[in-house]
Amino acid sequence: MKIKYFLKFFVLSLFTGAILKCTSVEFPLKPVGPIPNTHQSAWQELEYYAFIHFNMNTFTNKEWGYGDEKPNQFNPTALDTRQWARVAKEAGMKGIIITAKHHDGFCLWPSKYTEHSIKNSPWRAGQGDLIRELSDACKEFGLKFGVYLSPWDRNHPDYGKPEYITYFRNQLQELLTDYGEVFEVWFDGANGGDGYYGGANEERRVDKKTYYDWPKTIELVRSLQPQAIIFSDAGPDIRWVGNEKGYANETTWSPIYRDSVYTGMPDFQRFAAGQENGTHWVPTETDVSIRPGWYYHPEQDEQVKSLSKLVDIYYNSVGLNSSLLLNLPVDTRGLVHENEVANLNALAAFLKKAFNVNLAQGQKLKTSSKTKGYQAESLIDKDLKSYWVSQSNDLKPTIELLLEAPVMANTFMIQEYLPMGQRIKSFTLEILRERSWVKVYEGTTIGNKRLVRFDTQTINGIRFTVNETKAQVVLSNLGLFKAPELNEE
Ligand code: FUL
Repeated sequence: MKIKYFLKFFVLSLFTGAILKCTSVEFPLKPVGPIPNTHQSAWQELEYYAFIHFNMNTFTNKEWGYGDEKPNQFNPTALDTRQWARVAKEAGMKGIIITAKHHDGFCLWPSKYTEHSIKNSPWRAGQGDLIRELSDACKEFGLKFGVYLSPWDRNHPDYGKPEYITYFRNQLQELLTDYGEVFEVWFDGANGGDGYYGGANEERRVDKKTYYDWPKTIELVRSLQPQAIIFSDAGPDIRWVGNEKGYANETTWSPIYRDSVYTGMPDFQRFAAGQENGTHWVPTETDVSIRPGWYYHPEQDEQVKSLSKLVDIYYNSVGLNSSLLLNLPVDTRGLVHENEVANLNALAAFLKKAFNVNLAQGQKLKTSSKTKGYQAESLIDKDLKSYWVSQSNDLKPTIELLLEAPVMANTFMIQEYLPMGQRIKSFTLEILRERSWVKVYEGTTIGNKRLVRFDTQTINGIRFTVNETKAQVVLSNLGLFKAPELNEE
């Protein structure tokens, strides 16, 4: 009797188990690995914002000043931060990060801790505050405002000694207290070397691991601007992409083993791809200048990156799980040069035309598994917070978009739902041409956003297949677009 009951129970539980397996996700769905915090999530949505390199180097026509420049050399003739903000806004950028102090130590605000600043320059008869003007302009144009403060200071007599760290933090305190909300604080990894150093004219090397005592500086930033994202080679919030060309890695994991990296480490490029099983969420930011130099040089007026180059950079940064920090070298007048404005506007028009109409919207989606509570339609509902989840036993999840009528297309977009962690390791993209599926791309990671370009053609559908994933696939958004042909522009 007992055995009979046991057998009945056993068979029944196998049966219900099988049913559950077909319809369930692991519930509750748990994140895999590290995930973004609220501030990182907000930053992730910005995607495209401006760097402005404008400082003493603009007037000495250099990339790196030695630190012996004189404040009276800083003298823009028509400086207008509202023009910068208008240009950035019209370009579709979400914010501006300014070089408040570069390696030469000259300050764009009247710091009370040094004489090496605009307060001793002829600009606005020494009464100006460029950081204030820019933060006001950003507010007016609805842009976020961020600061670059060089940890290396080739002007300061105490650079290399503990006193300099106090000076550096005092400056940070000024910048993060007096100018309203700051969305990003940018710490450059370049530091230590020869310089003026208050007249010493010598080489000063620092121990990059210990000299700056970064944890304490990070604490200071957190206490003054808790929402600010801190950039450095090694995070803590976002990291360097590993090159200054504008290209993220084909494989880009947002997680890294953060405790094993430090700002200014020599072999940083090794970490460009991130680490699949990294311990902390530290996504990349792609910084690149629209000209060869970071600073304005009149001889580079004809070398502003072309529309097709800028588009390529956009696809290879924003479209490779990164953000694009595009540098505009403001000129000696104190304006974004006309040649930049023209190409930025061309890029904005291109992006608008490319991404305005999602051809997947309102079309049928077929997924390899159905999971109760997670509709495939979430992928095309424009809501980044809704998502589709594959079943745990669906080892190669696929999504097919079957179009009611054929369309001309050339761009595919897919986004993971990041609060559940970065999961996808590799994927394949196929297009349906009449009745046959043709492979157009094989890729690796996805993360925040993956953009895939293929030759413009008439297609009847697309099939996205995940070949390898760390766990159930959790996707928030998918798109199919027809970007303008670049030779048409
Ligand atoms: C580098 C600096 O040395 C360059 O001058 C520039 O500021 C770039 C964004 O970062 O490390």
